Amino acid sequence: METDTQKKLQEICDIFCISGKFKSYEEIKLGNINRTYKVTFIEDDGREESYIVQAVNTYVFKNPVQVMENIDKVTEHLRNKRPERTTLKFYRTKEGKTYYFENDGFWRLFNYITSTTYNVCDDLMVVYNAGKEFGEFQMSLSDFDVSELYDTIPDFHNTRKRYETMIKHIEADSCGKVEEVREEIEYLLAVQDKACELTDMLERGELPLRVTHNDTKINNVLFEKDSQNPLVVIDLDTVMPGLVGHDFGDAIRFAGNYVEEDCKDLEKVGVNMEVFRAFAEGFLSATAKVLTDREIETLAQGCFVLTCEQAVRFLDDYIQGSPYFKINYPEHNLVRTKCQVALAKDIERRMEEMNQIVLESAKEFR
Ligand code: GN1
Ligand code: MG
Repeated sequence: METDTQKKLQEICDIFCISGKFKSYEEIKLGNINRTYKVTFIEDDGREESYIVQAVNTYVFKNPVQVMENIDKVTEHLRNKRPERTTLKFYRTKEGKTYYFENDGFWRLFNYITSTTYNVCDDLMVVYNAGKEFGEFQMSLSDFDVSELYDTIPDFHNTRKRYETMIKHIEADSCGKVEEVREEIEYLLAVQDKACELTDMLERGELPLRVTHNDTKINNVLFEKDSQNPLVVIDLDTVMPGLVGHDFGDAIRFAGNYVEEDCKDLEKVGVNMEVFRAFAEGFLSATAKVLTDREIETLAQGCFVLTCEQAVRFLDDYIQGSPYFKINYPEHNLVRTKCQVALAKDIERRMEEMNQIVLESAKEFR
């Protein structure tokens, strides 16, 4: 039976000039923001070809055309820089645009890449390669002119601003949720200054702005099936000027945790130091020669910063009734917050050890 979704996807594929006969579609339930589908067509010669069709979340990305312009420039730069590598290829409409904007959505379509992704991973070679891949991604963009990029979500990793917004929403308490989250608020406020250190250092001009990925979850690296080889970094929506400590920190927040970011069993939450070391070594193997001493000193700290920032973002969303992150049940953002708070506490305990590992790896690769 032809569903409404299938009809819509067929219409979108037609707009992006996809040829062949529509075979099937499935929703890919990865990511907390956009809606993603894999669609498969049968070509005239019988071959099957798959594509990714995405509905970009326009509540989150207020100016999706600018997001696409950034992506166009970045993918073009990466293709020229590393022609031998797999890249994301965005298809164009008859009018030559990489997007289709209409009343009920902002759509784009790109090549489907056969691959494996990880949410939690204890294969240290895979983790090392993910670190290296994110490091190389950043280094490949080191000669990209920052001023060419739109700030698609202003103050995305401005931790101070994230706190200010949350505090404003706590004061308003429009959904009456503040009472039940007192403990989380208390912890996050107690560590506020420490969590905002990277933002403050940037403002004092102590850290350089680079072109960063800004969403370095390990599932944003596609790996070759049945191997440990990385293929490509995906999800380029938030490629913007940023700090290296943000990219490193967010990667550890996600991949360094023993469990997924919405785990309810807080006993299991914590940094897996072997994963931390493997990621740090991979990342620094690609970046150590270029990063300043000061930047290297911020990497471990970035893990604490990004974990607190993410806790603030989840909590802020929960307090507002979850308009931002996709949720599977009403308390989902609260569960995510608690998990991030538990992780931040563990990172605080291990900060010295983490710093040591970073310094050792940096030395090895300089
Ligand atoms: C969102 O949709 P996804 O999973 O790629 C969010 C990230 C968060 C992440 C937390 C644009 O990313 O910043 O770290 O959820 N993306 C945006 O899982 O806000
Ligand atoms: Mg993302």
